[in-house]
Amino acid sequence: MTTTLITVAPTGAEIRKTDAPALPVTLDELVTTARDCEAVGASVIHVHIRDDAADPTLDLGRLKDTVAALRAGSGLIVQLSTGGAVTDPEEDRLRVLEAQPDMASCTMGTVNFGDDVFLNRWAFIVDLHTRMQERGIVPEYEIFDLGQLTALQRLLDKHGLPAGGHVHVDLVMGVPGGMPGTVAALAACESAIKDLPAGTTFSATGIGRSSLPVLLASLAAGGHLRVGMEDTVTYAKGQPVESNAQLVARATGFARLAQRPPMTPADARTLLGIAD
Ligand code: KMH
Ligand code: ZN
Repeated sequence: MTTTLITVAPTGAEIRKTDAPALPVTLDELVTTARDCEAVGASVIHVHIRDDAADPTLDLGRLKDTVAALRAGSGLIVQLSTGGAVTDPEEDRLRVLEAQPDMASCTMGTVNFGDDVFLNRWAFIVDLHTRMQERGIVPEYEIFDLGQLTALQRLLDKHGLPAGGHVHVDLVMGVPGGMPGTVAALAACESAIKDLPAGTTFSATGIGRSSLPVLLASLAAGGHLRVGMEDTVTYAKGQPVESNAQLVARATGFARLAQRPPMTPADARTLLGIAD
């Protein structure tokens, strides 16, 4: 039976703790979240961290402590965000790799991001990709729009396969300024992914109210799933998310119904080409 890789993105850089009290912002909250989400089916954690004021930070010392604590406290694959917040400078985003996570995100192009711009210059993308190759960090290529899959094809053609040799992309759908969180957009991406190296896998996440349609479309298309409070803080109309584990448990339920139960972290490591 094929299985489903479930990634939890518990915090992000945009949601404020005051708006969503269940948002994990301290290291203890993050480790507890990781453990709870692993127990209900997650195998990867996509991590943004906060400072003592609960604001987003890319402080290297904190990132190293976070990687160590998540490894000690859970079996999840630790994926650090190099996207950070839209205000983070490139050098800080590159320095994230010095925390030596199992995986790191690598966004494949610039995109309008609500009223802001999420800047990802070509030269910066190449730098991230090659530094991850050198450090043996497995990338997750973040795709906010269809053309970014063509950019990924160009990156791999010119600069080679990522560490581990496997290509995994995450479709981030429904960002105001990016592709919509629709079945049609997901189908267009799935078709473009066929032009990437054989065996390329994808997960998908829908921001806000596109969360459930994208989850169902991805499962139906043979894709994997990302859920979490980075992407949605509303469980259902008028019902705030109680915890990240609540979102993972729902994703697990749908995956089981689709006859594709959650993948264990060990199987996810094998799939993604992450050394033990
Ligand atoms: N916070 C967004 C500006 C990533 O983590 O790599 C970027 C983001 C993507 O969340
Ligand atoms: Zn992120």
